[in-house]
Formats: sequence, structure tokens, C-alpha cells
Amino acid sequence: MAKRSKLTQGQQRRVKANQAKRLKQKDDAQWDDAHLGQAEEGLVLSRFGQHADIESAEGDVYRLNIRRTIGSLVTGDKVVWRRGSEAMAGISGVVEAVHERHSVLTRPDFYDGIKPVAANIDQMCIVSSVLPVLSTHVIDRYLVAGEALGVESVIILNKTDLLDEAARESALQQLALYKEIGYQVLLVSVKKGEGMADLEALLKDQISIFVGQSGVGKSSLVNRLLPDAAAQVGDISENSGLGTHTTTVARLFHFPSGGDLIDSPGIREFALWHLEENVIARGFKEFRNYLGTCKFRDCKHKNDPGCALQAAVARGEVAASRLDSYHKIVDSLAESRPSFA
Ligand SMILES: Nc1nc2c(ncn2[C@@H]2O[C@H](COP(=O)(O)OP(=O)(O)OP(=O)(O)O)[C@@H](O)[C@H]2O)c(=O)[nH]1
Ligand SMILES: [Mg+2]
Ligand SMILES: [Zn+2]
Repeated sequence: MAKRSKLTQGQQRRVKANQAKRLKQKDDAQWDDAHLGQAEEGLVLSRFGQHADIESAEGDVYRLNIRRTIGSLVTGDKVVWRRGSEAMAGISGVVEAVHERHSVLTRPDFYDGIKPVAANIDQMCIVSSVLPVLSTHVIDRYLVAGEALGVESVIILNKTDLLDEAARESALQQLALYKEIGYQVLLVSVKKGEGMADLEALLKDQISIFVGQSGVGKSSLVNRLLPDAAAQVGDISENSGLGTHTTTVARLFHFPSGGDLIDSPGIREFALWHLEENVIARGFKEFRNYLGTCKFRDCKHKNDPGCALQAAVARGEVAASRLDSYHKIVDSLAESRPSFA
């Protein structure tokens, strides 16, 4: 389901060089085929470089090597693995193959090209907070990624305990737009417990991922929902008011009553340069009725005569802020796409 990559030649060269470097790194535990047990099914909880924590069918967790032949493996992948006759250097066996995924969330990375973040997700929870500011542009970027992926997106505003009445009113006003477009919006507070029952109900029996900028409280939410999770929680920088990138790899947790939750590392800028312009436009759900009805086929939806989207904004059917956001994303494509060809 992931879009095919659109990388410059220079980017492709850099990615290849980086992969080649990785392949040269030596295995620290290797078994002959004779010392490996039968194939077993497993679920990837977390991946660290050439190792992954896999949950067996019995619910036990093992740290395993990943066969070099495996192209990509991320949290949420279903895999086939084999147990080593004995654990070596804390490694209990080898992941041999990855089952087909029904979805994979990807993001472009300067050094690694298109990077998968997590697989087999049903639902993306975009966590935001009011500190330093509530950014609807950041929300829009994640919504585009979610639409491109074809999964449900939910907007979660955390840290409502920091809002006085006026600030809460203004946040609600900003988010009302998203309810109109058709997204669920939840106001929560890890500190005060607001909205936690609703959030729990929303996550039940789904495979969900928490995404959002560093410091918005993704891991804090995980710990509140699943007290045994013991996810690491970081500080907010006093200078910038931004998070300090505490979570470094995605990790999957189970709800005792059904459903999985993936905590993911905060990303400062969720780049979208791996997506085509028309995919980005369709990522703005409410634009879809108008796309293809502009006077000119190559309409940029700016000052072009006969632009159906501009007309929809003028009639109040589409929010000007969303069209602005669209243009900001499209304008940023050229800048953020690395070009060292
Ligand atoms: N006031 C308040 N602070 C909160 C709330 N939830 C989380 N925090 C604080 O926000 C800070 C960052 O929390 P984390 O859970 O580490 O944030 P994160 O989104 O996981 O960040 P990364 O792992 O860096 O992506 C911590 O100091 C938390 O105590 C809340 O509801 N209210
Ligand atoms: Mg975290
Ligand atoms: Zn147009």
C-alpha cells in the first residue's frame, strides 16, 4: 500500500551506500542450520538495527537476529522465526521471513530513504498538545499520511490540564473544523485523567499507533492506559518548550481486553516528499469532491481562474486554513526533498 519511492539519483546512491555499509557489519551471533529449531510464528514488538524483540505464539518475548535477506522489518510485522539451540550474547534465534502486511506507515528519511515505521496498523492516533502551541498544520501533515495509508485517523489533544477556560475554548474552536470534516477529536489529560475512558474505548480491539511531535505525551498516555508498559517519559526542554526525543524506537503493547497499541518516536517534521501532489490533495478529505472539477487540469489551486477549491473556500465549504496548509506542504516538497545529485 506504500507509495513507490520518488527519490533523486543522489538520494538513491546515498541510500544504497548506507545499506551496503550496514551489510558489512558483522553478525554477533550465528547458528548453523543444524542448530536452529523449527519455524515458529511471531510478532515484532520492536526493532533495533539488526535485532528485533519478537513475541512467540505462547506470548514469550525473545531478542532475535534478523536475516540479511529480509528487506524490511518493523514493529507490528508478523514473522517466521527459528529458535537457536542456545542463546548467544542474549540473542535467542533468527527471524527468517516476514508475512505480507496489510498496511505500512512510512516516512522519508534523509539517510535511509523511505523508512517503514510500523506495519499492520488499523488506526493512527495523532497526539498533539497545547504546549508550545497547538499546530493544526502538523495535524494536517499527519492526516495526509494517514489518508495515503488508508487507515482511520483520530486527533487527540493531550495536556488539557494546562488550559484555562479561554484557551480551552480556543483549542475547541480550532479542532471543531476536524470534527466537521469527519474526524474524531478527543481531549485528554494524562495528569487529570480527562478523556481516558473514551480513549480506551476507541483503542479497544484495534491496532493503533500513537504518532506526533516529541513531548506531546505519547508515552505518558501509553503508561496511563497500560500501567505495566513502563515506557520511558522525557522532559520538555526549558529553552524551546519542545520534547527531547525520549522514545527512540517504536514498541507494541497489548491491551489485556483486546487490541494493540504502538508507541512511536516523536518526529520534528513529518516529511511528505515521498508522496505525489495529487495524493497530498486527496489527503485533504474534504477536497475530494472538488478535485478534477477546476477549469484547468493542471490547476495549482492558487490564483488560477476557475479553481473549484478556491470557489469552495469563498462559499465557506472548505476552510481557508486547510487550503493554506495544502499549499505549505506542496511548496515544502521541493525544499525538503534532498537533492545532492
Ligand atoms: N501537564 C501535563 N504534562 C504532561 C501530560 N502528559 C504528558 N506530560 C508531560 O510531557 C512530557 C513529555 O512526555 P512524553 O510522554 O515523554 O512525550 P512523548 O510524546 O512520548 O515524547 P517522545 O518520546 O520524545 O516522542 C513529560 O514531562 C510528561 O510528564 C499531561 O496530560 N499534562
Ligand atoms: Mg515517547
Ligand atoms: Zn484548482
